[in-house]
Amino acid sequence: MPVSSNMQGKVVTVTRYIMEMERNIPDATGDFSNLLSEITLAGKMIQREVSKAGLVDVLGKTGTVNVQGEEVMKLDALADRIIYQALDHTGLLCVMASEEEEDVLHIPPEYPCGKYVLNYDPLDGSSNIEANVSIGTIFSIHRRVTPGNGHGTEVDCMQPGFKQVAAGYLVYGSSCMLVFTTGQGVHGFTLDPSMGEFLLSHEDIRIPGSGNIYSVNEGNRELWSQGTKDYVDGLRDPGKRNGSGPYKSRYIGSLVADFHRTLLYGGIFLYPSDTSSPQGKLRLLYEAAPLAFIVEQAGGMAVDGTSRRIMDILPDELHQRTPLVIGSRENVEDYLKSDR
Ligand code: P6P
Repeated sequence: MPVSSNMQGKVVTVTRYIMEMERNIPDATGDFSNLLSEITLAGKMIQREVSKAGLVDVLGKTGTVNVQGEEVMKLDALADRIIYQALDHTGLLCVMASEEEEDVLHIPPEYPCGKYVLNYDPLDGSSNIEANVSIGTIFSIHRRVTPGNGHGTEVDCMQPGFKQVAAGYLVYGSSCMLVFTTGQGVHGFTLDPSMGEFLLSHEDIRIPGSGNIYSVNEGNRELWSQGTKDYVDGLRDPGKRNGSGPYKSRYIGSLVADFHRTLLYGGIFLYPSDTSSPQGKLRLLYEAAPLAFIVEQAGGMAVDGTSRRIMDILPDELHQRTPLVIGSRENVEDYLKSDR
């Protein structure tokens, strides 16, 4: 839901928007606005690295260091370090978990621990960067569940999606966008490079009730269940949409980009289980669960390929995978009817 109508036509930064939102939360302490502000700072730093990646790659080809003598790091490892170092000193987190790190990341001993937990995928889709395809950062925030105010543990990271207090993603594409929810709707902010500020550009995003775009890697078709095969094959049937032609197929192969288009245009994204990935490919804690929170807040639906809500899955591994079927409610329900 929009924060307030008096923002119409004004330049609203993400910081101001979060402060306005927190005014609606009686016991808000400002911690969340501080947390999100640090995440946006990390996003700006990653955007800067991503935008010059092609250049660095050319320069970096002279060896393992670039012309400035800097270590040419893999971009996702660099993004991982940027996020960790942007958040580790805030005193807001008790533990972090990253797609890039096998074990949980503890807060350095010189900094205090806080009441939140951050699970994140620092740079999803990074293998696409050399083709200049949009990639992204995905994050999920929980409150700690272990007692005390010291270091958190895996238990704090491995919480079900319905306990998230916030979730979001940054998409590094033709423009850099931040999209997040705190349970009060979904809001999008676009980076104005001339100001270095994320400005409100998509307030209260609602996913269309249905859409005519489907997004799946059809190269895996022969590995799918018969129900998934029948569903996707049916979308190509010109008669499927009351004679208005087949669905459109769009697949970028970068989860954040495919999800962002689905959120704005409607339709369905699928990464179903298949015979080579029975548990699916995508990760629950820092990919499926945060996107599920966002899509549900925008009026959509996210399931694991059966009728189980992604947000209800109780994790038992930090890097647990899950099948993911996400998008407009009517499209996901249509899939569920066929995958019995
Ligand atoms: P496939 C990128 O490597 C990624 O993790 C997601 O961003 C993307 O949705 C998926 O894998 C693509 O996987 O098997 O279609 O190449």
